[in-house]
Amino acid sequence: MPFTANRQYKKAPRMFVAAKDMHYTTNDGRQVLDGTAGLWCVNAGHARPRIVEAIAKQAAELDYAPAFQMGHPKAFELANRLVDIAPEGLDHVLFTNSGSESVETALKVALAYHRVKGEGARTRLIGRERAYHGVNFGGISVGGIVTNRKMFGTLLSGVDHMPHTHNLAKNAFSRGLPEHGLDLADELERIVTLHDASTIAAVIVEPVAGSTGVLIPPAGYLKRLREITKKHGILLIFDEVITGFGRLGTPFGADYFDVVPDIMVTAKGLTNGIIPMGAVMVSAEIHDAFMQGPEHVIEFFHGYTYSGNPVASAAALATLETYKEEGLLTRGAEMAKAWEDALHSLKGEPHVIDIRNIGLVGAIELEPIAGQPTKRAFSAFLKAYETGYLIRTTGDIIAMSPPLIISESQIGELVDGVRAALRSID
Ligand code: PXG
Repeated sequence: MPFTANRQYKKAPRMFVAAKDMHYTTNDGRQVLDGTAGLWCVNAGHARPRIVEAIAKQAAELDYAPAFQMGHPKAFELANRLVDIAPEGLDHVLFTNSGSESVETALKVALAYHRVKGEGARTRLIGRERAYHGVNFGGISVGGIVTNRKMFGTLLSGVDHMPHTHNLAKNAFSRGLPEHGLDLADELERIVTLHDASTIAAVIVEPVAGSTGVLIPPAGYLKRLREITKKHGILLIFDEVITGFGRLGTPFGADYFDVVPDIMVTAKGLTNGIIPMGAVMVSAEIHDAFMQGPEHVIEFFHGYTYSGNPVASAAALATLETYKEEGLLTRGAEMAKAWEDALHSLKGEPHVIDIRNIGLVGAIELEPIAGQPTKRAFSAFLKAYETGYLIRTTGDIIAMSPPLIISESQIGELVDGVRAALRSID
């Protein structure tokens, strides 16, 4: 099983058999409140009728169309709808089937872009410690999670990492953006000085690092990265697989931080998690750079059998409609204060050493059990599940990112569920 403690799981399997709106149903008939939007993807809640119907209709009408040298209208329509909601300037789209594929696609676009521009020496990629960019080779190379990297050889060459921004000593219990750590953005200048800008293709960051425990950037940090990358002709890639589609209370993280990257990586919330799909958005400047040479020749040698798959496109279009109809891409902003207050009410509960929040995402960091890292948070996860709450843990951090349709009373319920779990574990 993917990223699962297989032996532990098989001794006591946890299975969902149905889901509706904010709840899962387990195989033993219990209701579980979804505190994580599945895996950060079911932003509109479960089994939304418009999306379910669109999928059934599309499968009957046009099940599949070849993705290479052929097209179908819904992929173009979806690209246009995405451009409508994306930050100004990101106006071309490449479709993929996951966040990991979106990351690989974005890194390849960045390298190829510099080459078609005559700057083929720009081959270095800069990531960050504690970053998650999926599990393929490019993604784990620019990613910064040791367990995801150490088994897999030498990875991509020519990759460097900026330091992560997590600082419990200075920023514990911050509400929203932490105050300390803006200077960490200047580490990028140090890397540029080491290698020279003429060798660097791109910098990739998650606006808020999700997977490694909701690491929120210090105030001003992303703006500083934008200034430095622009100054040196380095492309800035935002991996918005988690922050995209309303998670922070704005359509994208780029909107929240008022920083427009050159390339934006998405997946997850694009189809509400129902059908695998990702999208990479690029500027016209990048797109146009490829549109040269003889017209019968393929401009960019990349793509997947299922790029822009008709059923996935229909699911995504219906998802975007649902977001629009219900104002979900900005609902997180309305709920953020209630979410923040509820989460921070856990201060003082057993084991809690930090609480952090932004939009409709939050994390509770626990003191690890000495010599047994991850065990305490995992016990909290199991306890919460048994008592009707789905949370996620990473290391000894509990992460929560509920569907954006969550009500204020459900926020209270979820946080009280976590409180009870914390009080009941060692
Ligand atoms: N980039 C980011 C920022 C992600 O969070 C990926 C890329 C890869 O997406 P795919 O679709 O290939 O899984 C992700 C995925 C968790 C968790 O609970 C996070 C992810 C996936 C599963 C679990 O932290 N993020």
